[in-house]
Amino acid sequence: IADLWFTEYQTPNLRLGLRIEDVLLNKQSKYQHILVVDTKQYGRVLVLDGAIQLTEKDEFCYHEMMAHLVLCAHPEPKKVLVIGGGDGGVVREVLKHDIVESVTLVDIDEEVIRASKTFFPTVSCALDDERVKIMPMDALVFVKEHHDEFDIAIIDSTDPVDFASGLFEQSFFEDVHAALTESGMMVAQTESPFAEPELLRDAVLGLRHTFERAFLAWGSVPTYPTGLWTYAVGSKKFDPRIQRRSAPTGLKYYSDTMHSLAFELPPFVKEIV
Ligand code: AG3
Repeated sequence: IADLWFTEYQTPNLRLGLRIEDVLLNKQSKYQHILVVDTKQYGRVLVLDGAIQLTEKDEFCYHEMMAHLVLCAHPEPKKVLVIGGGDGGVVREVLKHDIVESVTLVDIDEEVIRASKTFFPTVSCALDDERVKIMPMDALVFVKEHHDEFDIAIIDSTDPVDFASGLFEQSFFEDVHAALTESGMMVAQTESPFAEPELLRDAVLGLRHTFERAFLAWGSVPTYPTGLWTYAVGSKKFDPRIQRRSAPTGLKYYSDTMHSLAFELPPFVKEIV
């Protein structure tokens, strides 16, 4: 029996190993290496440049938080911008809100969208919805060309390396701020306080300098480095810690109570930001 393992170097000193049942896709796109493996522990896994983006078993923890934290805090989220997130997981959650009229998905790599449609039907299922508009381009360029347009922006990026590093910088947050309407809100995934404390601090500081209000939320994602993950929320007008619309039914991680809990930071995280 073959004993095949996928290993992610989560930090130089920490690896996660998953036993592989099958390799479904292994290719280099114009932008990054794309790997899809089937694993015993977590089901199918999408890996970009060696970093796990989602697994079938725990993707709900991340995608529900990315979407509902801001969509439930905003009173009228009609136009939504998703940056990165070509797998479609965030879009699926966003469209659980009937009030949403359009979702614009800006991902640099069309191959990720294609891979998700082929291998992750339960994640990519909303990408063909008529409210979704897909723009395969660099988000740094896209946000410079749009003003006063979106109620919500969700930054579902890869780790801040290579073409994604600009998505963690203050100048980008400033462009997102300008692309949002006067009551706009944004959320960005900001990595782990154990693995990347400096990065987390810089991102939150950048957001505080840019947005009228900025807060950090946290949650658990078992397959991301250290399992403890953070979400930085910037808002022009409304306090995002207050839930203004209740959670869609049938969720598995986010709930009305989890909303306020997420913004209650453990002391060691408070110290970082
Ligand atoms: N985007 C954030 C993934 C970060 C994980 N980092 C890592 N494994 N080193 C996920 C995209 C899913 N829609």
